[in-house]
Amino acid sequence: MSKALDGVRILDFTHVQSGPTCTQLLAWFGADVIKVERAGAGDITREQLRDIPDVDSLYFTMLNHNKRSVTIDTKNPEGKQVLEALIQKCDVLVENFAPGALDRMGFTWERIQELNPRMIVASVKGFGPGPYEDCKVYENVAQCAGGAASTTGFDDGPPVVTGAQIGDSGTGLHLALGIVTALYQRMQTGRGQRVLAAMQDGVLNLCRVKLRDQQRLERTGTMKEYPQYPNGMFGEAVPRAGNASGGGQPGWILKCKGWETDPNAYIYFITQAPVWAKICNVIGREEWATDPAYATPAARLPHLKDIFAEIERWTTTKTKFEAMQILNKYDIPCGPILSMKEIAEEPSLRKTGTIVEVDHPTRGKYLTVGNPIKLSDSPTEVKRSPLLGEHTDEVMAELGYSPEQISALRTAGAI
Ligand code: CAO
Repeated sequence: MSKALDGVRILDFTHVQSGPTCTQLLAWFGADVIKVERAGAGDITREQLRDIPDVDSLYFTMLNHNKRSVTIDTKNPEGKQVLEALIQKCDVLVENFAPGALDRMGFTWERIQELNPRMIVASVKGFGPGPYEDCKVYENVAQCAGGAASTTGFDDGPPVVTGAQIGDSGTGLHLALGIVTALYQRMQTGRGQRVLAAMQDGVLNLCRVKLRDQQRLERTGTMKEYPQYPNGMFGEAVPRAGNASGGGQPGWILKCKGWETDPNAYIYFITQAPVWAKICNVIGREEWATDPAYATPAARLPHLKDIFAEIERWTTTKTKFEAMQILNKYDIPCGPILSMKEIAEEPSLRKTGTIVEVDHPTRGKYLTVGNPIKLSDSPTEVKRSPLLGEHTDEVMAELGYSPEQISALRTAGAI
């Protein structure tokens, strides 16, 4: 079966997490992703957080599926020539070096355009143009600078970063969309273009609702769905909302049976207005359905804490899965707090290819997250990540180099 991005060739100059997330997605959609790495070392994540000595780490293998790896010293003059040949052959160059690194290598936008005017040059940077544009940035810096940390956590605690890699993987996703959009536009214009996804911008895009709240707060001085209402104080900026749900349907994380020993025996419970009467029935407080102090969403807002405490009295009598089963029968929105162990073992996620077991020649079998985006006409087959330089000879031959030339370039340290 054909793949959505069949025929698209990507020169993958990415490393660590943000860029590799993007190119891995493109590879899953069928693009030929050629990862250019430094000879002898490769992507730094190959050796970071290793669980098996001298074997590519899970950090690397889980972000670089379906790619080919070539090693080129791009600071060696002959290595630069190989890179030029690749630029002429590829459709997209994706990079997430520190600001200016590609220019210092001699590959400015102008030079790349000379070599291949159809080339799309896509970059992840920490910040867009402005005071911080020259800064190197990692995940948590982006979470802090993009508004996620100041709005995450509890009101009486410090800012908190989230485990979801919204700075790296989130920005990689944004970049991937930019790339396919630029490829689409190129069909009309015949020209390449630059695509920039700044990590601060990507995080802020995901925190859009918090900028909404900032403006609501400035206009009205309060926000009734926040736990600070009605007793706490609002300051000038959007406060941390604990586990409150962002929208108009109040929610909270509640303890379930076993919470004393299991750190994940919790459920997210939403008191959605249309099912309020059912919630009252389930928790045994039928009178709340008609009591004016509880019957409407507006009436409930001032004492949500007490309402959730009462609901929790019920949830602590059930496991999170029992509670789910009962609540779902009544269309009451809720969700179990799943541990990574539970997710890894969940059969339905294996069945859909969201969790995949992959075999690797030096590591053996490991679990990975497959493609979360499912296309009916372009199914994803998750293939193991490449060993360092595994495809150097193969790709060099495709570029037209003879075995003798390849071995001379190897002797010269260019590849
Ligand atoms: N051959 C020769 N040199 C190579 C090479 C190759 N194949 N590949 C890379 N290099 C060189 C680069 O040219 C650069 O050299 P100069 O500094 O002399 O120009 C050098 O390797 C290192 O690149 P870097 O500065 O990008 O790497 P770093 O480890 O110091 O910084 C990071 C890492 C992530 C902080 C930085 O790349 C960055 O800010 N990237 C943009 C934002 C980003 O993507 N951050 C998220 C990363 S995931 O958490």
